[in-house]
Amino acid sequence: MKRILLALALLAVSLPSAAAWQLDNQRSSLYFVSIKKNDVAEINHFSHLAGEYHKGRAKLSIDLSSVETGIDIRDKRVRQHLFEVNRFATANVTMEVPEQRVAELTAGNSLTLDAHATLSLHGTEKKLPTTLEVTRLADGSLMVANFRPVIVNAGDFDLAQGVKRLREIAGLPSISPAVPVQFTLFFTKE
Ligand code: UQ8
Repeated sequence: MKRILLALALLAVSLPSAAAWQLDNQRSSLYFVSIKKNDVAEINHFSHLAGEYHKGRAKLSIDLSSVETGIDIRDKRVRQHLFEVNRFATANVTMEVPEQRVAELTAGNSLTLDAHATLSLHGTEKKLPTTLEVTRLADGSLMVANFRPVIVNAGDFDLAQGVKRLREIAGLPSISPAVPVQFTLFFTKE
């Protein structure tokens, strides 16, 4: 009996706790729109995203050096003068997502989630209201996308000075501080 109890105890210790959902960078995307000269809108993105979802807590980490604006010199300037990647390498988003609701999702079904996400960017933290659509796909993975636009205001994250600097360098009459963001994130479990 003692041996059986010992074996059970060892089994319990060696069993891994439920695995975390991991973000799949290859399939995921995060775009933002910059607007200059009043009406010239350009689509930019970040190519390196990481994240996980475990025990009701979701995290997204955006490598700010991976910004892609379509022009090399502009990428460098945005990294250096706006994001100051030497001081702030990543932007991080955290939010609570009820485990039960995700666990109950069957393939082909979606749930809509109203929540507040905390964005930490350039040394400043702010809660952003968001509506997410979470879909369970046929291969078992989760697709998480914004159901309504998310707007990041540069001034809220101490980025107004950086936007001004970019405007001056490029000799532009204006760059909008309000930046619409759109994302589609894929999570898989090993
Ligand atoms: C399972 C489950 C449910 C999981 C949930 C997972 C989870 C955690 C989900 C998260 C959900 C969520 C709510 C995510 C939020 C995502 C957000 C909001 C992320 C923020 C991303 C971010 C950091 C965005 C950027 C923000 C910002 C303020 C950008 C500013 C961009 C600007 C204004 C750029 C200006 C570019 C420009 C016009 C430069 C001028 C210019 C220059 C300098 C130049 O050199 C040049 O070339 C010579 C030009 O061209 C001629 C130029 O135009």
